[in-house]
Amino acid sequence: RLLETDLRSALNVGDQFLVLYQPVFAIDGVTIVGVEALVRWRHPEKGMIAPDRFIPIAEETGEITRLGEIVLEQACLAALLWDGLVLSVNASAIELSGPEYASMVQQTLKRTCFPAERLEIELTETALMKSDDALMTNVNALRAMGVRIALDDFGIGYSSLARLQKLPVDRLKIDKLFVDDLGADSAAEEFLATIIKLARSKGLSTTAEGMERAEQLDVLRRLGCDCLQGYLLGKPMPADAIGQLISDN
Ligand code: G
Ligand code: G
Ligand code: MN
Ligand code: NA
Repeated sequence: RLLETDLRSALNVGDQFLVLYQPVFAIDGVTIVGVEALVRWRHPEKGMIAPDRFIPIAEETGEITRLGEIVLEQACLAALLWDGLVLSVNASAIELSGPEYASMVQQTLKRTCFPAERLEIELTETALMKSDDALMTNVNALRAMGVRIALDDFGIGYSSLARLQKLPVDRLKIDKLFVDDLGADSAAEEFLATIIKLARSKGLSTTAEGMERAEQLDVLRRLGCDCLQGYLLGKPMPADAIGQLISDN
């Protein structure tokens, strides 16, 4: 496979990977409280390639470990300048199942002087449900270091509410799917109200993803959601652009 060969050589150098940052807002919809790092591959001939196209390949070949380290290092160095903001970085189940993941994170934090308390690792619900031993060991080690864990794409996986109580996570990122119908559909609102109430009773923070319309914000505020993310407030953007946005905020 062509892309596979290209990916291998790109990972040897590392400079073809561009990390974009999407702002995460407090419920006021104004204050930036964090950023989510989202990788792109700047292919020399094919142009910009989305993660959905190369992350699965990197997972199959085991190169996701190297990619994860490249993204984390780049993101920590950039976010060092963004005082106090939380940096969220996505990780796949395959990365978290690697026995060295937590120590890779620890070393990267040390090398970049980025504080563990400002880092959040996003893991999908389905990944955490596998409760693979190595994955759980990594999750616990990360939390012991002060790194927070967010459950990404929450609501579309298999977790029962009972099961959720036992998961070692700090935040639920409510999937766009459940945010889409807000304002139009009262069933959507009821579902969200239940999730947010449960999260609160367990001391978990909540972030609503994929907010695209102002009327969704009104509902989310009323339901007591903590943070907001979506095109309405800010799209993923390069480091210099988000840096400007943060200093103007
Ligand atoms: O930014 P975009 O919507 O194209 O991201 C698509 C998917 O790729 C999302 O599910 C996101 O979590 C994932 N993704 C983006 N960056 C990374 C990364 O650095 N590592 C991993 N494992 N997944 C990522
Ligand atoms: O799976 P994960 O939540 O990591 O994916 C995040 C992806 O969602 C990013 O690639 C980002 O580009 C995309 N995204 C963020 N906000 C919005 C939004 O408001 N609308 C849409 N369609 N996509 C969004
Ligand atoms: Mn994410
Ligand atoms: Na998500």
